[in-house]
Amino acid sequence: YFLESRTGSCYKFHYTGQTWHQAYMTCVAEGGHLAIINSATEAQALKELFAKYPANTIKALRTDPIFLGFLDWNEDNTWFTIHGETLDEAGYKNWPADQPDNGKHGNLGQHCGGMFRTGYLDDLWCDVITFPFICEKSPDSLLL
Ligand SMILES: [Ca+2]
Ligand SMILES: [Ca+2]
Repeated sequence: YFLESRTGSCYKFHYTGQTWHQAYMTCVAEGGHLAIINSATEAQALKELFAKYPANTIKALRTDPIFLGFLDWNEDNTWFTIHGETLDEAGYKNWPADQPDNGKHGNLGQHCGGMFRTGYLDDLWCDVITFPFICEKSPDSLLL
């Protein structure tokens, strides 16, 4: 984990991919949570962190997007962070024009959140494909 001065949070990029639920548990086990974007500044910081790990450094079925800490809890395309806020309340809701698509070009049912290298959000299959992910935690945490 490193402290990002622009956001006041600490982050760790996991280049070994996991499913969303595995990633969720991995972050909790480290004393943090799957990263939640609370501002355009934080989106930029996470985009830059992702850029430090090009595709050939990532061990996952897909190398883009990454998983983040939001999901479509009721599977009705209403998105909440893992802390229970809407994306509007959290402070970042930058979907590209063609997302969320619920997996239009494959199996339907994308209910877990992620972010492309471009910084835009995507909806992803929760437990089908492994993706890299970013954990976030408070610098007040005792765990490093
Ligand atoms: Ca955050
Ligand atoms: Ca999608």
